[in-house]
Amino acid sequence: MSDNVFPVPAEVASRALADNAKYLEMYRKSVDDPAGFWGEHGKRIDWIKPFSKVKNTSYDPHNVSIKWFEDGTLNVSANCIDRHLETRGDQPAIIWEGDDPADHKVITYKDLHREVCTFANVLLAHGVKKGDRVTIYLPMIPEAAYAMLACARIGAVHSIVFGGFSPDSLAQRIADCKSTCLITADEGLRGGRTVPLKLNADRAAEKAPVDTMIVVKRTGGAVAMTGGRDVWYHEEAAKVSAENTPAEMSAEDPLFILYTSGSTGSPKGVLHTSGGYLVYASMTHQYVFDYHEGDIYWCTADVGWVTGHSYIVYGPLANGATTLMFEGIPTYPNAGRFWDVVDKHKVNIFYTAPTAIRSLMGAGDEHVTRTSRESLRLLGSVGEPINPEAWMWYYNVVGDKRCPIVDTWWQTETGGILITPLPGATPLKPGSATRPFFGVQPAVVDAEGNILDGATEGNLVILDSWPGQMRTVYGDHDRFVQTYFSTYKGMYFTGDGCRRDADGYYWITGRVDDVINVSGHRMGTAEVESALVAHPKVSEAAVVGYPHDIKGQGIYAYVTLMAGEEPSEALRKELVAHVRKEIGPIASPDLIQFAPGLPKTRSGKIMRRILRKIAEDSFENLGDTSTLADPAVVDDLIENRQNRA
Ligand code: 6R9
Repeated sequence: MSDNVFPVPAEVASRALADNAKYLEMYRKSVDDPAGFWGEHGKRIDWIKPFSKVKNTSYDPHNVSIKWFEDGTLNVSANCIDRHLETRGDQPAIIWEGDDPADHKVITYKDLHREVCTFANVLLAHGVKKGDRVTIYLPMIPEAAYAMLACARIGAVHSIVFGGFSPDSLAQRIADCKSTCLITADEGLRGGRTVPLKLNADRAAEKAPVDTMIVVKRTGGAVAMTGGRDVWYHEEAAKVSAENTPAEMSAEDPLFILYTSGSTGSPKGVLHTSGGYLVYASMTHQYVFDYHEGDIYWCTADVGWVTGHSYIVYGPLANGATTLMFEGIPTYPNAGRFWDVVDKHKVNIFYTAPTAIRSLMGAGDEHVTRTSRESLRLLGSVGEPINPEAWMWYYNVVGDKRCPIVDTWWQTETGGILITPLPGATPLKPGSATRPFFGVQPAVVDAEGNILDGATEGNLVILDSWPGQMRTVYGDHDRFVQTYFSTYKGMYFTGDGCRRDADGYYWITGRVDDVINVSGHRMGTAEVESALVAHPKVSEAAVVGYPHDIKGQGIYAYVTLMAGEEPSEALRKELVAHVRKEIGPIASPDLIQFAPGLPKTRSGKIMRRILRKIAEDSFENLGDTSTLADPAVVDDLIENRQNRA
């Protein structure tokens, strides 16, 4: 790994919210006296009734309970909108850039207020009440943000499902949290192609019925509307008032559910609540991106992922920022789109994922260098480890060696960024997420849970709670405790491996469980396996990740067919199509190997370690295979491996 160090440039330090001395001082206070520290910073948002209690958290596996600011009341939407009206009503809140470069729209805080109040009133008119779950399956259009904030305004709990998920995946998520209302659009538009959202929503609703489906008109494409259930958003909006009084919510009332993949079972409904989440999202947004009044900030994520929740909508809007929302893809109409948009809207802070950087890096520097990018001041990375080559390209070519890169490590579960440089405080090392944010106490443990000191490598845990932490798995608190607090007693287990160097910098090495990270999207190998075995010709499947130049990890599936079925190219295509249909395009296997047998122990456990090695094309050192029931299967697997250098 690279141990190049990039010191903090003097001009970055001079304007920054925190230099190194301030970081160290604030960090010390945050861990020595969490209640004092967060009691002070909790005031950064507006409370209807101020909190008197700050922290009430327990990681004891017999009684995991996480509460922050528990006796305070607030409204998240009022914090993101109403409180800014007086000072910045005419300032852009959202700049929306459409898929078509000719399409953009500026939404001021006043506009946002009107739109969100209207949406809230439409929800109320359709019987959505405080505490009800609303599933949102929308493309990256302003209505996605309006719908989220409208739910927050009336106290409904949103559950966003990424538009790339299949009808089955959508149905599973609607059913799990018992949503009665689904918000979708006629079609999405990405890279010039339409996505049949309403059609998918109809198919999902066959399996998981909803009372109301609210349909936003995006493309005007023909869709079927079911009488008594489906309504057009624009027609309903015309019937209601544009004023709405925000509901008074308790700090620990749920704000949203977001499904994410784990190593086993179906996706988990990660539950975040209102007060602590907003304090943490807004504070990290301000400090990590060194956000200053008037900055134009752009996070390229989709609101279907947690990054879109915390760093397109809630964090930036709570801070009164201008947040850019992009409907399209990085390569349409060409691989210079990101930089054209940066120039068009004079973006100062730009936050994207390593997979996008790697794919643009492959498209050639001229797409970047033909643009000015002089407005850029800071770059960010999230979603997976960034390899030093991609980091250097991002730094040298995109940022013209002027812009610090914040490599931010966090998870759906953490609500906000936990390990990251602060631009004015932290010398950078390409590939390292560097140091913990305020209030975050990371530790590295060995397999037995012993905390390791100094420069070391092991599994990453967090020793105490921070305000943005998830509170439970929706409807399954036992699963929450099992998944995160049972591996290492009294600690939050992240599922990631990491190294800590002699400077105390953290280097995340990737997942140590059966979760893979494909283009920054989390995928449980078990989910892909269960989709594969649902195909009538498949008897068994084992899925592992393998290194992929662009995606970070690719999906490698070993498939054993039913007796009498013959492997063929056609069947391979059929299986890929089948997984896309069952889960969505993001789960498409990159490589499928037909395997007459899988390496199993005598007790029938698949030895994934061996499958991972073969998928990596590094099978010289397979380790001990003597416990295998039939060691000969390994030779066949090696012989027919699909990923050859
Ligand atoms: C925010 C988000 C979480 C998993 C996480 C880790 C990986 C995210 C990273 C990173 C190395 C970074 N991850 N950021 N790995 N460096 N800067 O991505 O949430 O979709 O839940 O994924 O992503 O493995 O555990 P989520």
